[in-house]
Amino acid sequence: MKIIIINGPNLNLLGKREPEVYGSDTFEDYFSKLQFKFKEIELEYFQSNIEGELISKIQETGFTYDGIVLNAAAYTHTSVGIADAIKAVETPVVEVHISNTHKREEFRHVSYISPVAIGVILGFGLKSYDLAIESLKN
Ligand code: CA2
Repeated sequence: MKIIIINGPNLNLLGKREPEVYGSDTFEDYFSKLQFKFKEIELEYFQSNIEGELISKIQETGFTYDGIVLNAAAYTHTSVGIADAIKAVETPVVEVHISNTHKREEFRHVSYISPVAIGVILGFGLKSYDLAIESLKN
């Protein structure tokens, strides 16, 4: 089984800025733990701050991988392009957020990704990614 985690803008700052909101682990450290936990899954990780690169990665992996775990970060709330890419591919996409976006500012309550994702997991910190992988496994 092959799953890719795709992270959007600013998530490269995890563990380095705003630990009170996003925790103090870097994503690279957390990713190593996921690889250790899900040894039977071929896990890949991609992060970009650029919307078009996220779209290209969804297109590249969206016909051959078994699952995409996507945290589109701020693009969640704005990107028709990412939503269209998800609609165009065959691989199921699970939308993930570290924080509970519904407890935050109103503009974060809107997601262009949710209507095209197979499911949404949010608010469990980095564990949200773990839960998303579990959901794709089953
Ligand atoms: O909670 C999430 O996972 C978000 O997708 C994170 C995005 C935010 O725009 C979404 O509304 C919810 C922000 C990612 C920024 O990540 C940072 C990490 C550390 C320091 C600063 C930003």
